[in-house]
Amino acid sequence: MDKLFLSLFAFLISFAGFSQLQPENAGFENWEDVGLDTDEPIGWSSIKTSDNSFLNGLAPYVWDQSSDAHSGTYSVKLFNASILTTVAAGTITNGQVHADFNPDNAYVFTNADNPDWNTPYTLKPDSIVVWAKYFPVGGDVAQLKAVLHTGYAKIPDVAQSNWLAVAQIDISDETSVWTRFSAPFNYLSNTEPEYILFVINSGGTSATANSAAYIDDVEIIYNPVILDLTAFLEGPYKENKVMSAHLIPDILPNNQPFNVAPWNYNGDENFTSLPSNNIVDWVLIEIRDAADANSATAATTVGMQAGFILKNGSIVGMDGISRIFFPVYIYQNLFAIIHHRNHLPVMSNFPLTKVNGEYVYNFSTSSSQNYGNTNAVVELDNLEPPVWGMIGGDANADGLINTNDGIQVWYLQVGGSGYLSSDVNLDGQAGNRDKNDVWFHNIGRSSQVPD
Ligand SMILES: [Ca+2]
Ligand SMILES: [Ca+2]
Ligand SMILES: [Ca+2]
Repeated sequence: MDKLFLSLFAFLISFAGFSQLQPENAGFENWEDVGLDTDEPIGWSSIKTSDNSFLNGLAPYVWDQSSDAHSGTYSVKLFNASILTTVAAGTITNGQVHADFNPDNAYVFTNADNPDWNTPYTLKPDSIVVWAKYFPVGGDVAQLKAVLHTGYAKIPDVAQSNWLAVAQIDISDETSVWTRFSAPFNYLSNTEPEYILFVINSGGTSATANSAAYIDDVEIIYNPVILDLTAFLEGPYKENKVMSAHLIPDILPNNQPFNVAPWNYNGDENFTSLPSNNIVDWVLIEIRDAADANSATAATTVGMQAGFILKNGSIVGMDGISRIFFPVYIYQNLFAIIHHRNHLPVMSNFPLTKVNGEYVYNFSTSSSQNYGNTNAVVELDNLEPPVWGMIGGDANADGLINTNDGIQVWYLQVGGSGYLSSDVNLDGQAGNRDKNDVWFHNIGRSSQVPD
């Protein structure tokens, strides 16, 4: 129970870094031009601010601020209204409305040229939720549709141009108490999105006058990849599946060290006070989404995050306890890579599978757990079965262990102490033991992670 709580707690902390997690003003609490016929919930747009300034003046008023709210003070009320010989459906969008004299030709779209009419978004959520009340007339069906896309896109669009995923909630029954509706995103492609486009209406294609929908608390739901990874580093390995932790409390840097080549990872993972007495060092976790291990190249990377590797091989987040996770959707199979600043990286030889909600993988139980098998790891002891670990000695982090790791790094640092790249046994000093116990006997080894 404690662990679950901590996981969720850390989940919230880490997600705080993603500003785009939820739509702006998703609870419809904030309004502009209140009292006018052009009042709109901030962050949302109506037919009164369409791309057709002539029609904007003629368009009927088919939405309103409502004090009947699911949460907070307000919701948005959408309703269908007769205009001339047709019926306009109450509609709002986070994009822009394209208005047309013939409602059948109207749509909403992402206007990539104007930030008022687009919502940048690069995540891969699980589903969409909305709270609603609905009072349909005729056979009307209220609808919320969300589309993840690249470039320009519109809804509706038979061709689904640039659409990457779509979630659609249909509400057809009269619903007189606030009710939660949800629908999953159906992914059409594994491309990274650039925008999210919503449209919400009170009865679409065959709108009947006076259908009314009250909408509140639009929410994007994430089903993150939570990783339970275990591995050992050759340098600090002692025995019986335990590593030494000599870099704490004073040598371990407060900020993740992978913001330099070859990783060039610019995450802001850091700590102010040491969260655990079991931290061996920083590691960088990379996840890839590919059909199989052979095709899990760098082009298939879907996330990177820095964490800590503990004495017992567990890899954890910034609180020193909870799992690392990514707000991503895995389209094919999930492969995990562990990077260390002076050990060769390892990639899982098999797709990670979910056990009780977490993707569990132990790199140390067999050489075949690692892509490249015995070329990727070193046997660390003679337990039965033996423990396999990441190969130390790559002081210049070029994926090869050779004399350059000595010429370029070790010989320059030997005798020094601190957070040194040639300190491959992680005891806080660059000395002969780094050379003799680790680097020398690994010369000729190389990274097996696909480029
Ligand atoms: Ca509200
Ligand atoms: Ca090297
Ligand atoms: Ca050392």
